[in-house]
Amino acid sequence: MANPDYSLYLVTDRGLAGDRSLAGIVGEAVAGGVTCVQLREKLCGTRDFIDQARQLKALLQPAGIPLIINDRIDVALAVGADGVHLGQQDMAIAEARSLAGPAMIIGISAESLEDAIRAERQGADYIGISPVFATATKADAAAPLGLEGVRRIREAVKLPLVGIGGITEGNAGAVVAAGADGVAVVSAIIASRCPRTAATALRGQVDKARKETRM
Ligand code: TZP
Ligand code: MG
Repeated sequence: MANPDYSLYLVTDRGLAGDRSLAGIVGEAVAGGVTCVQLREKLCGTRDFIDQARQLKALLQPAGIPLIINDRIDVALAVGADGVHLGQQDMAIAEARSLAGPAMIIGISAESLEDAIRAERQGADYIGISPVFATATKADAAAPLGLEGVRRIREAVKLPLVGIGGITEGNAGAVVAAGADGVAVVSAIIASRCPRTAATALRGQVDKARKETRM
């Protein structure tokens, strides 16, 4: 997929979905303005992961929204997803690229400026700045990089940047003003009682900040 829009990037967490279906939440979130979706599954088996991915692909592909799979290149390839997102402890970019081919989007979580520079040099397609703020959603998240971290990475790399971690309607605009191309959220949408309204509010903040800072 050429030039994916990372403005509002939803990362899933079935643990926060309660008794609601993930596909239902994602559908609402897309109606509200989400531009990219990452399926992140830490507990389920491979078959269940693939079933979830297929369900989301059926929902997202007609809308032209990219589906990114967390960690698992095999799952991404099995369902024909648009991309894969890798952390610092996951498969190295070169190996991922040789398995996935040139068209697959490869996103990398950078926990430092050095991680971001290395990911760009090694051929990543976008960088998740992880985390920007403190978050309760990921127990093993690194130390928050803050808005200053976003600014420093923006100065050093040209790749699209997506801030993640503790992002809400109240601080999303500041992350974009600091140089991010978009924001990634888990709880601000998945745990919301109204994912559509939450997505609309976040998207509004991102678009407003972009307009104000890139004039
Ligand atoms: N990676 C870095 S922070 C994070 C992930 C998956 C969790 C972000 O969750 P939230 O609820 O948006 O703070
Ligand atoms: Mg990972």
